[in-house]
Amino acid sequence: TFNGTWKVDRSDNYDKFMEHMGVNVVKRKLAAHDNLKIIIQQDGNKFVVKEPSTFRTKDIEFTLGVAFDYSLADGTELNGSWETDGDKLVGKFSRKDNGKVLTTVRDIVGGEMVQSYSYEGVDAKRIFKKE
Ligand code: MYR
Repeated sequence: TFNGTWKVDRSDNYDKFMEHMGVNVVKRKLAAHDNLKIIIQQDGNKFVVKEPSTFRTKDIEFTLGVAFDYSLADGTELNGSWETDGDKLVGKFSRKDNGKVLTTVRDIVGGEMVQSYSYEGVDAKRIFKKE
C-alpha cells in the first residue's frame, strides 16, 4: 500500500533530470533541498496526495485512469493520469507547453517508496522513507 507519509531520503540523477526539463540552476539548487514530503491516502480508485514542501503546500485529488492537471513547482503544467500496473502506480503526463511526455512510476521496494521519472530519454529516481 502507498498509504502514509513519505519523506524524500535520497535522489538519483534528479539534478540532471530537472536540467533536462529546463529548470534553471537556482531552482534546481532549491529543489535539491526541498525536503519533499508526500502524504498519500488511497481509497479504492481514488487518491488524495498532499505535498507540504518547503516551497508550497499542494493537495491533489485524482482517480486512477482519469486525467487531471498538475503544475510543477516551477510552474510547468502537466496533464495526465495514474494507472496501476500490478503493485505499481504508473503515471503518464504531458507537458502543456511542448506536448512532451513525462512518465513516472511509484513502487514500494523494501519498505521504501521509489518514484522514478522519465522524460525524453533521461531518467531519475527519488526514494522516500515512511515517517
Ligand atoms: C501526485 O500523485 O503526486 C500528483 C501527480 C504527479 C504528477 C507527475 C509528477 C512528476 C514530477 C516530476 C518532477 C520533475 C521536476 C522537473
